Amino acid sequence: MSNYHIKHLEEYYQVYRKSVRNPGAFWEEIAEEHFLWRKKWDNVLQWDFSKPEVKWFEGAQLNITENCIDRHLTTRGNKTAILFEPNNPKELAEHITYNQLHKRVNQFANVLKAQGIKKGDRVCIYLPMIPELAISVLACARIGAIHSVVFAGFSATALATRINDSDCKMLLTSDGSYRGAKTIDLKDIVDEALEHCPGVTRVLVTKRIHATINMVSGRDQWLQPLLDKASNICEAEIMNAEDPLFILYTSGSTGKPKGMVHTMAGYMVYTAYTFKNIFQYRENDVYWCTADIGWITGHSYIVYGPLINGATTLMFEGVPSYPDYGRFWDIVQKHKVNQFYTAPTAIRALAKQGAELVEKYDLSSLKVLGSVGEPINEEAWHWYNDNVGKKNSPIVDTWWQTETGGIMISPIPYVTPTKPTYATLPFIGIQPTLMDSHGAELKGNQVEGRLCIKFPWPSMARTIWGNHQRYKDTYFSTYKNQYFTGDGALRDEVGYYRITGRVDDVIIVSGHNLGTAPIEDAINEHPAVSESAIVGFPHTIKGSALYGYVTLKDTGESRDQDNVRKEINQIISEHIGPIAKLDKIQFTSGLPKTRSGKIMRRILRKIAHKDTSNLGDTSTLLNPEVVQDIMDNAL
Ligand code: 7RM
Repeated sequence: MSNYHIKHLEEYYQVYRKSVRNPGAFWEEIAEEHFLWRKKWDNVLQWDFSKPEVKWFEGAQLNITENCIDRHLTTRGNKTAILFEPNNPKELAEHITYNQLHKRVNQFANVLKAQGIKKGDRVCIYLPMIPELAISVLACARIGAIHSVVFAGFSATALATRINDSDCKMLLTSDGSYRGAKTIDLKDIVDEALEHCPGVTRVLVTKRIHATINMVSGRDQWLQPLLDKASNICEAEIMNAEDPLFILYTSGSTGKPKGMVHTMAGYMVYTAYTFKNIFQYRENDVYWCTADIGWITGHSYIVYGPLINGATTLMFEGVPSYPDYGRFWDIVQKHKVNQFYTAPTAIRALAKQGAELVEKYDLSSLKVLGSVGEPINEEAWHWYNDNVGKKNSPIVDTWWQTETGGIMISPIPYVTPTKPTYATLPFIGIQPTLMDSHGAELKGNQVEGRLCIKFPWPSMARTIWGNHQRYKDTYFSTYKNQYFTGDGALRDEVGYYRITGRVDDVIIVSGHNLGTAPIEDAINEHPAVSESAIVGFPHTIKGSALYGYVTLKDTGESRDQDNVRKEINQIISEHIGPIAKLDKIQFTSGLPKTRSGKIMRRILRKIAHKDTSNLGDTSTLLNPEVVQDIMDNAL
């Protein structure tokens, strides 16, 4: 029996049990049936969390791009692989078929080779969301070069740090990018970064905005003339299962960013299998994930997972607010999108604009809605469910991390009954545990603790580039023989998981452990509230007390702030209990967000602690201007 596509709940439980009873046999069966291997493995799994060492499908040989492209050519050659929707809605969308993708990736791969890039070399990709980004990622994989994509919203310093950490030889970029009504001079940022990166000897530049830019002779070249000269046939490099596929940086709470290393075979098998099930992708569906390929969500669920399954994956260059806040829905209508995957921060921003902007569009093509990146608060969940899904499209609240490579806890739509704010059940093959502060596992249901994973899964990161000790210390040292996620979670009476936020967000008030997510959820139910974030601050009696930063909706009406404060605390008392009432409530114009949309609580915590002399690394902030505003008005 093939367990590749799960269709009902009984089947989920049955396959889940099988996957944990004998993980090796289970993954072997999935891997056998659904992928193209140049050579099968000798040993399906070898692992030791104390080293830590994890190897999946050792001895196997493959090229992931043959799985993403070549093997679809006979059956899906003229099917759209990548559907590119430009920033400007007046510019035509581009349909890149599997046949065309094959040619373009091969051509690009040949250019990389001609420029001296070899198997194992690191190539940094700093490109906006244009087809060349996906194509260059695949071109690297084609020849066995390790791609390190840096989100093109990062600053020169952030870019330079990442380039140097992994010793990239080459940089791929563009003459600029579009972002709503603005253009960004990416190449200037690159030039500034490269002043600090002596290892980068070659830069290939794609034209996007046709700006006049500085080209450094001997280093910089335009991409197009090189592509024009290159053959569109490039044999795929045969790779070993555990060769690195890519490095992707994720910021830690301290220290420099961590270059998470993902490897070939396990990553391929797991991203493909999760994509198929969690989005219930059917042959002619149009799938859209709004993330940027600069994040893990884009790697796994714009590029690799969808393409391995022969899907049509939409790539959007722009922003949700341009030309207006109806843009997402306009795109859904225009391309008849079937699966739509976005982040809670985007949902809240759109909800703030009112439901009228959604109602103008025909969203009847939608079958599955996804959420990722943060706990989705109850109000946003309902808004998404009611206004976007019209109560007809299940929401998959997908919990996972850069480190996990693929989705770990999530409903399977039309299979797992959903529950607002719950990521629900572990995906097939995933064995989560909840640990208490003494290092003991909390068994049974209705418990809350720190979320760990006790058994390897195929797409887990294998190391931190150049620093295996840090990998061990960060993820495998807090609890013996467990991968520690850094998140808190609770398991309800039926075994559903709710992620309560990063563990450093857990605040102990008068001896009570309070997760920030449920309190923020309660606050966000107040009709005037758009977003909120809670942190702790020292309190002589309670140990810690709660400080709330609250952004109100732009309704134009003036509000009696003291009254809103009282109402917020009343809602908290009703939802959680008086213990969770806030001692301080500061109204803010916005919350500091990372460029991937996560609230940067570290900064809010420092402000609440009146410790603002050193706010730490703020280079990943999207909206640094709100920080000053929040400091000026701190309570
Ligand atoms: C995919 C991604 C990872 C952290 C993770 C969590 C938080 C992500 C959810 C979530 C609650 C979710 N990778 N997180 N998804 N929290 N519910 N569905 O975001 O490396 O950038 O971030 O994001 O804290 O540890 S990431």
